[in-house]
Amino acid sequence: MQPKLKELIFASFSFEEHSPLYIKVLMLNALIFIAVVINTIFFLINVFFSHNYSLAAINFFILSAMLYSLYLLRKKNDHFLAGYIGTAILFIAFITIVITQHGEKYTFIWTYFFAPFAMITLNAKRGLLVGILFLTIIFTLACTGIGTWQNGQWDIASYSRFTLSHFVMLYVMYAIFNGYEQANKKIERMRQNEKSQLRLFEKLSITDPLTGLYNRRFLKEIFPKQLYSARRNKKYFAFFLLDIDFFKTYNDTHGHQQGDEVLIKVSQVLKEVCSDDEDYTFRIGGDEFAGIILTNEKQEIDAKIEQLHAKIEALQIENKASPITPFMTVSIGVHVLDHTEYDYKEIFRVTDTALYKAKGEGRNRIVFL
Ligand code: GH3
Ligand code: MG
Repeated sequence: MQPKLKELIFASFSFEEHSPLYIKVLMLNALIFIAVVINTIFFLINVFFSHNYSLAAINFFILSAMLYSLYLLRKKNDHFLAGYIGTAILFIAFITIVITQHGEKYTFIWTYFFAPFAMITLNAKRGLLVGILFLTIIFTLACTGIGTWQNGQWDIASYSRFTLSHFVMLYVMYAIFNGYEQANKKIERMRQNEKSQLRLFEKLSITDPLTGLYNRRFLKEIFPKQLYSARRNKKYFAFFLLDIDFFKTYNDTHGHQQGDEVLIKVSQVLKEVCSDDEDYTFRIGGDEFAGIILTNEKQEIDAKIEQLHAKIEALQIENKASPITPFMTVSIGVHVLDHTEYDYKEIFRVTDTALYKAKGEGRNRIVFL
């Protein structure tokens, strides 16, 4: 079968995922397409064989409007308008058929298609309301014909059968579509739940639980991306390692709990100073932190590192065990990229050497390499 024809008949729209909207569009497409085909056939029959020109005119009216709906659906992706127009056309057309044909030659049978069509296109509740309105008009019209339509064969028994079967049809359709919609809502809620759970897990997997900074895993992930971004946007890329001085003795003197408080306070300074969109800060080990700074101004790197160093000392966290200062201090090793190297391990190694040097030279200082 030709791909185009196959697409038209089987309504193989391409959607990213199998959503309820996808199914609605598929059904709408199929219904409109069937309406087009049937009305074309009946239009030809009514013109050339039955010579029923009033019915042919109705067929032609439905045919044109349905083609327009199909165009809206397929070319403009407007399933709302296509659905509303389709429903409105069937509403008017079926009532016109009843008025003009009086149920002759099974023409009543088409009225049964209104409820499912309206429920697919408008949703179950609105479809039900429009369906009730439609049936009220149809039943009123059909009631006026009792004893006279179809050469008197349209009697009270036929009328009762007609109305009762319509009620059953409406009820069954509503039960099916309403159930389907409720199930979809539930599935959608579950999917949203899953998504937010997944987002939470993703966040947890890259976050240090004590400080809320990113962890070492995320450093490895974001490092090459930021490096690439710096190279592409011709920005300076700085990587630093920051380690608390004499933290082990601090823990021994003040207790582990208070040690944790220090880690949190240090991390707050890191967040505060490295707060630009392209700055990232990490806790990569016990008392070891790291950061990436991307900037157009080289001085900004110096300024931020100086600030980090000074602000942490300015916290005035008493460190009785420190042989060098009365307050908690940090040593920082910094490496600003010269655009020749782009290997994480190499950059890390150079920066670590800088930190080692800062420690070796007496701590509480910054070393650029
Ligand atoms: P240096 O100046 O050479 O860095 O000396 P230091 O005592 O800080 O030595 P080092 O950085 O090797 O010590 C890290 C200490 O950090 C060891 C451990 O007691 C402490 N530590 C590691 N993780 C935690 C933590 O989660 N909480 C607390 N309170 N302490 C931690
Ligand atoms: Mg330390």
